[in-house]
Amino acid sequence: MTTDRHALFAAHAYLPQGWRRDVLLEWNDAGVLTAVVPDAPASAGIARASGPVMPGMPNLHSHAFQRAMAGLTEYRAQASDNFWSWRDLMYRFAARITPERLEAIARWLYVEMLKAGYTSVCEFHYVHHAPNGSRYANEAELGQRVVDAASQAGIGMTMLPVLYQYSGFDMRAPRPDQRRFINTPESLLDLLSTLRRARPEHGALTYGVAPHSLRAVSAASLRTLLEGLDADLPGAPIHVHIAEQTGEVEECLAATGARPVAWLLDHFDVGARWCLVHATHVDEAETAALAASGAVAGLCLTTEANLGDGVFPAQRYLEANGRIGVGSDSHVAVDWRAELRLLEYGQRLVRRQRNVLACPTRPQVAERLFDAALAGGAQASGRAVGALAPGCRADWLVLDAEHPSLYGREPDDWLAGVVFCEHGGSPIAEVHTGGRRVVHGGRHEDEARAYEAYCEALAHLLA
Ligand code: NGQ
Ligand code: ZN
Repeated sequence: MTTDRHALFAAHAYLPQGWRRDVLLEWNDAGVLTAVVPDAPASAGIARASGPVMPGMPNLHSHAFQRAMAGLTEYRAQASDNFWSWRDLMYRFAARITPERLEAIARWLYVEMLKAGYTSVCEFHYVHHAPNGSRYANEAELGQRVVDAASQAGIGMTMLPVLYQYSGFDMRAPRPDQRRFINTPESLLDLLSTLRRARPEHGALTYGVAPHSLRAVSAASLRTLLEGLDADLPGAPIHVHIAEQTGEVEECLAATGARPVAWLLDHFDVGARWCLVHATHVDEAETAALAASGAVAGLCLTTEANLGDGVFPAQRYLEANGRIGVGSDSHVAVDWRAELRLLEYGQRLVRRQRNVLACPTRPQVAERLFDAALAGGAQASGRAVGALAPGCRADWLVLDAEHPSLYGREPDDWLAGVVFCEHGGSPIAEVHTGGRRVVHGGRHEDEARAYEAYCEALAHLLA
């Protein structure tokens, strides 16, 4: 590895200890930070950041193909629309995905993510097969397209091929409209190996697995999957949809005698490598136990609001030192600022109070939630990301301090301006991943071409 010096001087940078002055960042050719030094003397020949520098946000939950249907299910199609009726529409859309369309949609989505300041993404990827359920000649074709879209856009990725085996508790047979998703633990592990051979891990790419939900696997198949994973990728991330809808909580109770989070914590060794997505419906005991487990609660506030899921007890969970991260999931919004804002606003609306998710040592809500989502998102990603610190990926954002949401504010109020203020446009001016600038002046380097390909895919999809 060559050791060319890459360096940036920032008058203000958000380090794990908070905002610091005169920070010198250095990184290597592999795109990894090698030094982060506050109170450094400015030296000639080192580039100066155009504004305050802060870490990029990991996106811990994405179904890339769903980006193309954002806004297309916001009308009443039957007397009472709910999550399950949305899912029927989403399945119809999933049936029309081809490898080329998926790649184009994902590439554009990742451009949007980068512009929004998400510098990495955990892709919960479950459309694996051809529309009739048969395997593609390359069984990992669709996963590979998503991985390629991430490299083209320049976003870091944790690829999580999904095990979807059943349509409900008690190993109910899959529905015809789920056949593109279906695998056994063995065939999913094969698919993962094929994908890793074709697209090996590198600094911006890693792998894990995702049992779709307790509805979609059995205890035995989940065990087989995790044993297989540990043989190949010990310690790799495990993500699961856990308790998004009260309907699935009731079905889980009827089938197993326990609620989903309680059941999972009882039957599996749930710890720091786990991410429980939509742990929305948890009772007090589950909230405490999940917090104590060290797993990450994957919160996707804009999707959860859009789908009418419910409100996660964030205050109690954070009080118990529970770990959180945020995801854009169905991509009705691609903006971590909106996720953090809604996380706090949900609590305000329910409790009729303000600044609910602050705490005595962290009075600034936005800073507390930003730090929590960076740490939890990094943990769920299984990659060294989420901090301006040596050893971490050189992923950062440069703010526009002149933006109306930030102008005239002191550094201690910047994060609040970024998260809570909405005054048109975004205060995120530049985005760098692996030390490379991919967004400049609010535009992604590949934006025009990626958008053209997306529009073409959309024209066919919606025809
Ligand atoms: C998914 N999405 O897998 O895309 C799910 C819906 C399901 C969200 N949960 C399908 N937001 O849970 O069965
Ligand atoms: Zn999901």
